[in-house]
Amino acid sequence: MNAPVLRASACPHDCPSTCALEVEVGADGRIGRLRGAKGNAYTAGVICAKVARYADRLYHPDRLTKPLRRVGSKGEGRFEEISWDEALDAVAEAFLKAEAAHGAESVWPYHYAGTMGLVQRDSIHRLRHAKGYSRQFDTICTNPAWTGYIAGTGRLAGPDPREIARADAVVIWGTNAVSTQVNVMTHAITARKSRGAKIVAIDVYPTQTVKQADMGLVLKPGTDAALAVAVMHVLFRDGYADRAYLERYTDCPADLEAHVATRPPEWAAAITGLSVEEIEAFARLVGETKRTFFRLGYGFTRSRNGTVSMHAASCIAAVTGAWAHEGGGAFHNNGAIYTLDKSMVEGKSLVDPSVRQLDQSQIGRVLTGDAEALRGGPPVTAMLIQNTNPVSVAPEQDLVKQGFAREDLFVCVHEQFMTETAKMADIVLPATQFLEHDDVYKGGGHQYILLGPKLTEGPSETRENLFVLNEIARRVGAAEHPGFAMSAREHIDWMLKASDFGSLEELERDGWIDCQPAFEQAHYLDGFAWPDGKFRFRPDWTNVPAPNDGAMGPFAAMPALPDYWAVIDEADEEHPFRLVTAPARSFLNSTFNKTPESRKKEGRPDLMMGREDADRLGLDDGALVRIGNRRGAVTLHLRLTEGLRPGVVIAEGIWPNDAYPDGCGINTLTAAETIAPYGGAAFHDTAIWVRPA
Ligand SMILES: Nc1nc2c(c(=O)[nH]1)N[C@H]1C(S)=C(S)[C@@H](COP(=O)(O)OP(=O)(O)OC[C@H]3O[C@@H](n4cnc5c(=O)[nH]c(N)nc54)[C@H](O)[C@@H]3O)O[C@H]1N2
Ligand SMILES: Nc1nc2c(c(=O)[nH]1)N[C@H]1C(S)=C(S)[C@@H](COP(=O)(O)OP(=O)(O)OC[C@H]3O[C@@H](n4cnc5c(=O)[nH]c(N)nc54)[C@H](O)[C@@H]3O)O[C@H]1N2
Ligand code: SF4
Ligand SMILES: [Mo]
Repeated sequence: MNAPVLRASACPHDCPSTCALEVEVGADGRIGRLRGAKGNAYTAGVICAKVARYADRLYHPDRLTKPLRRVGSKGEGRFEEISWDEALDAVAEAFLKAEAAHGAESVWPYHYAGTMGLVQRDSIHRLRHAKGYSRQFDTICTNPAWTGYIAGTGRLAGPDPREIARADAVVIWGTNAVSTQVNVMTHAITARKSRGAKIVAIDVYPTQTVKQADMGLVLKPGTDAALAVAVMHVLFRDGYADRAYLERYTDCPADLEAHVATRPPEWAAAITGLSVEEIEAFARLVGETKRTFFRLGYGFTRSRNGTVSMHAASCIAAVTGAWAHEGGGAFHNNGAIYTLDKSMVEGKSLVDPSVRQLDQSQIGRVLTGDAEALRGGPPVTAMLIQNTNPVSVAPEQDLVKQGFAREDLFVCVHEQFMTETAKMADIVLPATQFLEHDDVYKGGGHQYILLGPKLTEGPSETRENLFVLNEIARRVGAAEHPGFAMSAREHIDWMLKASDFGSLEELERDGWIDCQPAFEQAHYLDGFAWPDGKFRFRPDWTNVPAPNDGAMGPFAAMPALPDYWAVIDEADEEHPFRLVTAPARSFLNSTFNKTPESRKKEGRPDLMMGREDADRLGLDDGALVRIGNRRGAVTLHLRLTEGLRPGVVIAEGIWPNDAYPDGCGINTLTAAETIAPYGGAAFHDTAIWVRPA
């Protein structure tokens, strides 16, 4: 048998690592093992286990391969096979009917980041804008984190993430890197081995990342800003503040010093549940170690005060002046370094800013007719859904399910699998996977643009997103924009050329483009990205450049200086537990939650609880429990876990809804309230009760 050839690709999943891949392609076109590209300085040959065995997902027997039309009642799951032409005609007809009845805003194309490819993910905007369909305000993931970071620096970019390997301390804050972005660990462990760097991990339960750290801080959910403020108290108190740096590079160091002087470790200990000694030791480490790399994650921003927490954590590096040093500073995401021109893909010239924007996280409220969520506009009566599974991943799941059950709502879902959302559809279209179509990617957690070329044919009648969008546009009379006549390769080439990033041919030759800005810029040595060049301890919360088009907020009554902001869903007598819905290592949101190997590794949906709490409730390990709040209830098994804080419970993973005895997924309990100031879903901020089932 011929040996497989190795081809370059990029991981398409919604993960900060966006790994550079080497893919085995057999002579028959069959895909074998996937590995991390050794020649890519960030991936450095390491990828996660779930993507290494991608063939399980590619050749899964349950893949959708034919267009389907619903024959049973909504959600019953009975479909008949139809042709692509019949399916696309049915979608176009439904969209035109909705438009005629209630106006174009009654159609809501809904998408997210199941693929991060810029062509296949974002082409849906071209269709939306060409028709004046409702816009989507993307809130489910990044807004609180991005806004909180930009509030200080003025720009969503930071030190070269590869500098983690040259740090003397690495603070992994609110991200479970071992599970969610393994490459952070690769570089942190290099720093530990080669320089004796200390690794600190800050989380709300003893994750694998916390267990691998030299210093693990397990605090109460939603209290990170209190820790950050007390650390700054110690830094000023004990002479670790870099006063020359503060004077030159920050907006109001004297105000900050006076403010944090009133918030000692004792104050923060009461809020965070950490001991005074833990806070002092962490502050001392950071104070003594100029080359401290703060790797700030998303997890600690998924609380109602999350934006404020992110900003507070980023301030520490400005107090010590860590920003000025190689291996120092605070990094969250490199979005701003990629100046890619997406106007062709997204059809930006067609945008009508007067068209309403609907909050992605509030899909349950939108579909059940909440006037505020609908922005006073018409009901949503037709949808196209690509790359997302809202019936599982969106908050307020009960409302989401009620919405999708509406008889007067037409839904087309373009999917690789029969997800719980696809099951609610009127038309289901089969989608290609990333190795079966062309696309281009950029890394949030690093600094590369990468090519993901088509390496094999998709099975049977699967089609890429671009095909579906171009075909619907043609059928609804919206295909005038030149972007609707271009192939994915033409889009990639156009985008690269328009952005001065070379061409598709060059990217094909090189595999990736290293976009890392110069050290001076990445470390803000020429000043932070505000007109006065100063890092802002006192952000103007009403005027932080919103990371996505800002439809919500801004929200004015936020703390002026970094502080603990007591707006979280506090436990009370009726809801004595705080629930965090952290990621599972073998799933990626709801992706992989049906592949056999991932399921075997994760077992079953569990509620992790400390022994003290379990004893008090008279619950044994493995007991079936019900957990709930005013939004609903979920049934799952108790897993006794060491090292949990009293009153804190963890449910790892977005399991398929049918993995729970009563079909209610974990997002039945999470809220779609807006995180200030520019939106976001507080997935890790939920007060609940726990009872024997
Ligand atoms: N295996 C796996 N990888 C993933 C994903 C996945 O589901 N599974 N999801 C992908 C996506 S879409 C994203 S956006 C990224 C997100 O990746 P991360 O940046 O890691 O963010 P989260 O996954 O939300 O949560 C990470 C950690 O934050 C902790 N946390 C929750 N609340 C708090 C708090 O108040 N304070 C602190 N200090 N910690 C808190 C959680 O316990 C969890 O361990 O990961 C991506 N990678
Ligand atoms: N409880 C709780 N809920 C959460 C979170 C949490 O931490 N806790 N995290 C939240 C976060 S950070 C995020 S980003 C969201 C993510 O939630 P989603 O955006 O829904 O992400 P996935 O669950 O991975 O689903 C993506 C879907 O896209 C499909 N897909 C992949 N590639 C393609 C393609 O090329 N074409 C088409 N048509 N389909 C494709 C996949 O098959 C998959 O079903 O979930 C959020 N929900
Ligand atoms: S670590 Fe993230 S980017 Fe890398 S292969 Fe796994 S899911 Fe993809
Ligand atoms: Mo996300």
